[in-house]
Amino acid sequence: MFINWLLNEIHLKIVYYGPGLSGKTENITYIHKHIDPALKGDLITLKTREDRTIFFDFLQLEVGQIAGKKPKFNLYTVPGQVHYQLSRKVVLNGVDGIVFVADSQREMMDSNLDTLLDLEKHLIADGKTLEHFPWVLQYNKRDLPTSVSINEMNQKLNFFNVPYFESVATQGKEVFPTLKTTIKEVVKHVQSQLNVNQRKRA
Ligand SMILES: Nc1nc2c(ncn2[C@@H]2O[C@H](COP(=O)(O)OP(=O)(O)OP(=O)(O)O)[C@@H](O)[C@H]2O)c(=O)[nH]1
Ligand SMILES: [Mg+2]
Repeated sequence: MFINWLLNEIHLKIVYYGPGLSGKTENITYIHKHIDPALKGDLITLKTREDRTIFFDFLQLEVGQIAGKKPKFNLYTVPGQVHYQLSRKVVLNGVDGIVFVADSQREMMDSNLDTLLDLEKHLIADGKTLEHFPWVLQYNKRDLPTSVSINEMNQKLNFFNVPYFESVATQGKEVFPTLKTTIKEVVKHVQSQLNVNQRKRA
């Protein structure tokens, strides 16, 4: 979180995290295409010729109010490919909320779990934990024939009982509900932090 007192703005960072090709870029591309133009900035994507994210994608949204300030939600994706570990660490810096985009295909279950553990490792290094942090799970690619049941996905990945969504990002299915719930969770968390800080100052 970053507060610009001069402009009365509060900047919040939401990161789409998950294994390679799970659909992170697809999510924010869909949001950029379908959200009210008055609420959004430009979409910045940094990709290889094969459409893989190299460093991050970025989209800024401006919605609602928090404690009389205008919140700007900065959406980022990380590159999922294993060798971009350092980029993921940099993108996670100062994160306020996470959408973990899991790939529902059976053959991706190990990568989903490895990537979630990799995320937990980065958060811990930054003094945070998945247990006490606003995040949601998005089970993507529900349209594919080898997708595993929601029950099994929850058993394997949802050990903290966070909100989860059954999505098909290429069709936009559950893309906005995922984002809205994440924003709600982030705002709840930030408001409680602001209240604690106010009490400390009083
Ligand atoms: N069938 C299907 N394909 C999808 C879905 N979501 C994404 N894809 C496809 O999966 C491929 C990878 O999607 P991306 O959004 O680029 O994946 P990513 O997670 O950003 O990948 P990295 O940047 O390499 O980490 C693309 O060809 C998408 O069109 C989905 O719900 N169903
Ligand atoms: Mg990507």
